[in-house]
Amino acid sequence: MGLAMLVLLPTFDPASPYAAATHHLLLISLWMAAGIFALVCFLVFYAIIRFRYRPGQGTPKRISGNRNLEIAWTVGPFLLLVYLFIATLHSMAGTDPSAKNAAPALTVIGHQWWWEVRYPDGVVTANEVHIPAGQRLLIRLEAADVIHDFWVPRLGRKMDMIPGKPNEMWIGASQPGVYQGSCSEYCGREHAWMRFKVVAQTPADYTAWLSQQAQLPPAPSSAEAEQGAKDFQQLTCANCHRIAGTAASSGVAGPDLTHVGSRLTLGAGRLINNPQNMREWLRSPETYKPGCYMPNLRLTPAQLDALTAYLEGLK
Ligand code: HEC
Ligand SMILES: [Cu+2]
Repeated sequence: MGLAMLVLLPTFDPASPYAAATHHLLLISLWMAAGIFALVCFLVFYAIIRFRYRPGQGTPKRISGNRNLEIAWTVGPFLLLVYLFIATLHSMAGTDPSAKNAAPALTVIGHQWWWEVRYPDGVVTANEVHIPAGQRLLIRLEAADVIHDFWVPRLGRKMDMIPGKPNEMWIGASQPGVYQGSCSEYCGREHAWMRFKVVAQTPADYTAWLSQQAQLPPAPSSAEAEQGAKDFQQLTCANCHRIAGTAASSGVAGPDLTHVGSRLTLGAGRLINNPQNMREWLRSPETYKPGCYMPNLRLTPAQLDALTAYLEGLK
């Protein structure tokens, strides 16, 4: 029960008009089902008690067919279904308003097992979708390998990410806050650790965040970080990861690390982003996400320290 409530809670706590429309339909069908359940329970117990065997009563009268009853139990459910149908159309229109003439505000691309987030002005980040609160945004959903599914229960509906067939959906958050999302289509071994956060900010904070992400990261601020920057280019990191403003400009197999130091988590929600966890991740990615596509590069302790200092400085 406790676990079920935990799983269900976000859908019972919508934080956008799109999630509210789903929530509304959920409540209607839940109460309807609860009412029918209560009615059936009542009738069962009523029949058990009212018509129970009593000594000396003999065989009860046989009734075959009752037109009024049959009309009632045909018309009643029919009306309920018509009501549910209308409520469903209403909720569909609410979660999925027309997107004609609207351009996607950002693109999210599902990878095994992380999320790439692209903004129109060239900003690329990972596992974290920043949006301005109080606005609605059309997002474009793509997949780089297999089918994934984008779902932030408190903010909107679920939408598949299908290779070669981009989808679009509205998302928004009425209030600033951090909202949890996850992949909702089984996509392989680390599916469970394919999580992300939607960070809804005040429009001013959002604009500040976006312009900070559009800048080049600060230069290494210590000798150790300087060494880390060299290691990054010399080891194979640059084949898979991009850091804007450096020679590592084309890696796309792994998350863009230009501003990795400013992110909340590492490994799509697997670890909180702090120097200790960064070092751990680099030491042995497979310890935290067995089967993930970042190889263990058998880094020496000195390399680990240097890379950690460098990457955590990429704010
Ligand atoms: C073969 C490609 C590849 C190589 C080489 C590679 N990585 Fe990765 N890296 C990945 C992938 C894929 C992920 C995402 C793993 C996941 O979350 O499932 C990742 C994740 C990361 C992350 C976490 C980023 C985030 O936002 O979650 C960091 C930091 C990182 N790599 C640093 C490095 C460094 C430093 C090197 C070189 C020592 C390196 N990587 C080498 C593919 C690679
Ligand atoms: Cu997935």
